[in-house]
Formats: sequence, C-alpha cells, structure tokens
Amino acid sequence: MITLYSEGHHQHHGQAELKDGQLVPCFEKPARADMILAQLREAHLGAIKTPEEVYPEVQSHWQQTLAKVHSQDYIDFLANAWREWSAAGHQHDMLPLAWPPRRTTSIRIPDSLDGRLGYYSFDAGAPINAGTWPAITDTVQVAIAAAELLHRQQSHVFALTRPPGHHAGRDYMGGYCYFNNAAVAAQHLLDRGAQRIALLDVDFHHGNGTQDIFYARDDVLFQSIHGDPRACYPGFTGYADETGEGPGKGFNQNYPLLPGSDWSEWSQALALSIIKINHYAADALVLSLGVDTFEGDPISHFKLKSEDYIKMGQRIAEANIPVVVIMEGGYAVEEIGLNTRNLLIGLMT
Ligand code: SP5
Ligand code: ZN
Repeated sequence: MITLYSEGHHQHHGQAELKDGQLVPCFEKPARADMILAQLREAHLGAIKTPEEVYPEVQSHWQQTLAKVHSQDYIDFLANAWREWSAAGHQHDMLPLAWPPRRTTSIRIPDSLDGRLGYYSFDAGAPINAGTWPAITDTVQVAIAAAELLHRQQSHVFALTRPPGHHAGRDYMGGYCYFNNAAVAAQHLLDRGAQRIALLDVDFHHGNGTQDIFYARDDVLFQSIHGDPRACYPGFTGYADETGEGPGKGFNQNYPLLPGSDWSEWSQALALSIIKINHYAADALVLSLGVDTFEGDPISHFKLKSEDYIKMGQRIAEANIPVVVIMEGGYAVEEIGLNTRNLLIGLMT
C-alpha cells in the first residue's frame, strides 16, 4: 500500500492544552507521525511518497478543493492569524478566550484578533503558532494527493495526515483540528467523478466537524463510531438521532458507545455501519482513522487491543470498495505506530 506523507507537519507543535484544570504539554505532537512512519518502514508496508511525487498539480489546485469544504473567511483567518498575533508582539501560542453563548442576539465577527479567534473555534484545543499554516496546508495536500492516487489506481492508499482534521467544521477549528483532511479527500473524489462517497470515522471522538460539513448533503454518507456524547468529548454532538437534514436526511449515522467498550461492542457498531455503507453503494470509502480507541490511550476510554486493529482492517476490507485512510487521533505514542500498521495490514489482507 502506498503512503502519502510530507515533512511539513513538524512545524506545527503546540505548547500546551488544558487537562483536568491544568496546562499540560499537547498530546497532539510531531512524534505521533514519526512513530507511525517508523513502523511502516519496519514492516515494509510499501512506498512512502510526497504529494508532489504522485500529483504535482496539487500545489496549484489544493486551495480550490479546500474552499469547497471550508468558508473562505475561515481559510483567510487561518492564513493570516499568526502574522497578526506576532505583529502584536506575542510569542506564545494563540488560544481563544471567549465564545458566543446561547441567546447571543446576533453573532457578528469581531474586529479584534481575540474575538475572531473565539468566533472561528469551538474550544481551546487547537493552538496556532508560526508553523501551523505551513503544516495544515501541507497535510491538506497529502490528503488530496492520496485521494487522487485512489482515483487513479483504485487500490487502498494511506494518507499520514497531521495535525488531524475531523473536529474542524466548515468555519471552525478545535480538538487539535484546523482543516478537515478527510472531508477534503472526499470532496476531491467527488470532483474526480465519484457519485457517492462513504466516510467512516472510527476515531474515539465524534467527528463533529465532518458531520457539520456534510450534514445537508447526500453525496457523502457519514458514519461515526465514538464515545457517547453524554460522557465523552466533544460532548454536544454524536447522538444516534442526528441523521442529517434536507437532502442529507438519512445520510448521517452515529454509533455512540459507552466508555469502557471493547472489541465485542465496538465491532457490532462497525458491522452495522458497514451494512449501511454497502447499501449506499459508495464508489470509495474515506476512513477517518483514529487509534485513540486503544486501551492505553491517555485521553480516551475504549478498550481496543493492538490485535483488534488487524480485525478492524479486515472487516473494512470486506466492504470491497477502494479505501483512502486519513490519519486522525491516537495519543498512546509508543503504540500508535503498531496500531496503525495493524489496521493497514488488516485492510490489505
Ligand atoms: C483528533 C482528536 O482525537 N482530538 C481529540 C481532542 C481531545 N481534546 C480534549 C480531550 C479531553 C479529554 N478529557 C479526558 C478526561 C479524563 N479524565
Ligand atoms: Zn480522537
């Protein structure tokens, strides 16, 4: 299986996030991707290529695709945010301080940078620093090039994207995510002529951003298996009764599971989602792969074991459609490489 990867992600390295009332070093860090890459090399899983190698045109085309998924004002905000912040004399990461609460009479976009930072985010979990824009634009190109390769060769492709993307909505960031890499990959496949794309999100956390982007659309079937929002982050979306709206009605399914769920519960939800995907007759599957379902994950609450990822890959392969795997979460850095490698090995068998 070919892996798409770009070094640019190293430039994005947040300083701190809030956990249980304390500022702690960011769980989402460059070593995550480095560990995955090391395992892929050790397992001789296949060639590792840059976006430019497989799809040189991506450098002039990515902005067009991105603008179909995210609003232009949000993209422009991210493009200029660090310049504005550092021009004001700040050196630490940008983190938002205030969000509009319920019953805000009308939500206007403030002029101040702090105000816009709150407007374009849903939590303080997506720090912006000097390397954020280069990293997120690099990784969007990784996702698009992987989708392009899938379109050309119709066999599974792995996009080693970082930072992750599934919490990023049309015009907001949060939960370590800025641009929704999986949504961009799905959009590129549609632009290449696909009629229907299935997007299966197996990260521990609900893919609230992806749901937001496709909620009113019937050309992307969104399926998400995640920690029950009554107990788990992000906590306000991911209920089973969120099934889409307008033309998208019936094209969104959530499978919330209780904290503590293991492979026996998890695999039942997977079986249900694969029935949906088969029935939809998708041209391709975008897999939002978080391995934070692992029992040793420091911020998540499922109990999957390393071997379970092989079975996960095998079950997904049985859907019998081309898969582009987009990397999302996973914070047990010592095991992230093995768990990802196992999923990919399962997918190939
Ligand atoms: C892409 C992705 O996996 N984003 C996850 C973002 C999680 N952000 C904060 C999680 C807070 C978890 N709190 C755990 C409480 C343990 N007692
Ligand atoms: Zn996650």
